[in-house]
Amino acid sequence: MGTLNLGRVVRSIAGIAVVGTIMAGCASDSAGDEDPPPEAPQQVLPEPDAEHTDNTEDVAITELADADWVAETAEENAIPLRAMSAYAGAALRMAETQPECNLGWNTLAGIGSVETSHASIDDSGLDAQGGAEPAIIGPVLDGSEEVMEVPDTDQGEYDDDDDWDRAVGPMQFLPETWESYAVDGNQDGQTDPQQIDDAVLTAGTYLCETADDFSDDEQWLQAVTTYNQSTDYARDVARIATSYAAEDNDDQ
Ligand SMILES: [Ca+2]
Ligand SMILES: [Ca+2]
Repeated sequence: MGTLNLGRVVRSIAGIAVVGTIMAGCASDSAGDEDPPPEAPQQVLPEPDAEHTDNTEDVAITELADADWVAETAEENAIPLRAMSAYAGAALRMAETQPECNLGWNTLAGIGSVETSHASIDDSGLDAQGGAEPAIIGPVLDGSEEVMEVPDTDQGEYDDDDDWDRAVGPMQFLPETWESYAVDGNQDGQTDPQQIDDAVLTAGTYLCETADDFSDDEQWLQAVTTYNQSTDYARDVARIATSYAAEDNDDQ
């Protein structure tokens, strides 16, 4: 275990989200960055399941995309199938509820890749119900080296830490942000930041609150850098989301 610790710490810090903590601040501070900010990746929508094309609000999001499309796209992009189902379903749900947002599955998956490698960080993985096992809990946000300072807001309910907050789940929400935006993606009557459908649909909801149109370069960048205040982070998400879009295009 000892040899793994350094890698774990570095990866966790690199992938940490600061969701919701800079809403009052400048969302796209690129001071010190010499490269230009990324352009918005093309936003790609999954192929919908034939039986669930409208009025899907009571349907678990994993039912929304065509199962063959999900399986093929997961394999082409080396994305775990259970995570892919969540990205695809969340994009289709957002397309129904907020079509003007133009949020593609590939932006959600790009964020999921950078945050937690699709819930596989630190030897975690998704169980059949889509829960992260073991639970994914980011570094203690105590203001020490390389991390921000976020005093406890959840009394340890989500992050098991009643002194400080820690980002939780596959999409790395801060507990306070989760409390504000959580939605039930798998229709089990609960909202759980460790459950991939809930986490990804909540991320979509949060992102579409932040920007009106993800096909617009400036708005895409603003939303993604509000999710995590770093232009380098946005570049990573853009690069990965663009590669996913390219794979999808090749297939058509
Ligand atoms: Ca806490
Ligand atoms: Ca749920």
